[in-house]
Amino acid sequence: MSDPATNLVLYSHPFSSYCQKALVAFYEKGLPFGHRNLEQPEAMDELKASWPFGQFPILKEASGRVTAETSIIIERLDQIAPDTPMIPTDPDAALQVRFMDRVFDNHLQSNQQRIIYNTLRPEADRDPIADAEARAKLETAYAWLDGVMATRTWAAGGTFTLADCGAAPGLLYAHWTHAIPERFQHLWAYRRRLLDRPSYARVLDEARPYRGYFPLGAPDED
Ligand SMILES: N[C@@H](CCC(=O)N[C@@H](CS)C(=O)NCC(=O)O)C(=O)O
Repeated sequence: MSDPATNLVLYSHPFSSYCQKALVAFYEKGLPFGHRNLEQPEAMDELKASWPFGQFPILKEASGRVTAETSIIIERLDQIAPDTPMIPTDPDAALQVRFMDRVFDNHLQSNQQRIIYNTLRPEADRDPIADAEARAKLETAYAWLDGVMATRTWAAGGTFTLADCGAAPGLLYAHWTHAIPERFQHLWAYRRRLLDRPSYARVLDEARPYRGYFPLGAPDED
């Protein structure tokens, strides 16, 4: 690849949790890329022309190839820059990474997003039962993750992987949305390690100017 910076363009917004997940992988790999910031309305139009669901991020390559779904984007980055793999080559280790990635997407981020999307509705259309259910599921996720992280440095063991890319923004915003109880010390320590990881610390700093966007009001702390 002659000029990866122009060959790879990420359509994303710095404050979006799934975009942050992809950005962590770029920074872990030290992979140059172009950034199409979705603050610009025409960037969102371009994204929707390629991915009508309108979810972000997406990755566009100079060849015209478009990749959506963050976990798949990160798998694609592993194909392009395999030296710093986000998914191990060992099949069993890879399965564990993909499993933990699903846990963070489906049981943490999805429930956190449900609470936020419910908050964004007009007050009369909000669903308190859905809100309570999502909060209960977050409590289950916190307890389960605290047990898992009792013996691990990173989500799938001793190496930083795809699963940690999603866990970093997932745990940041989950705590902002529904506080992680203090008794979950292993989960707290893991969240701290993620915040201190240089790739995520950079993502977090880039997102700071947009904190006012957090619908529940962003706390002063990370
Ligand atoms: N499964 C998707 C989820 C992406 C996602 O939910 N992105 C949010 C931003 S963090 C979004 O697009 N929200 C607007 C929408 O769902 O219409 C992925 O992994 O990329």
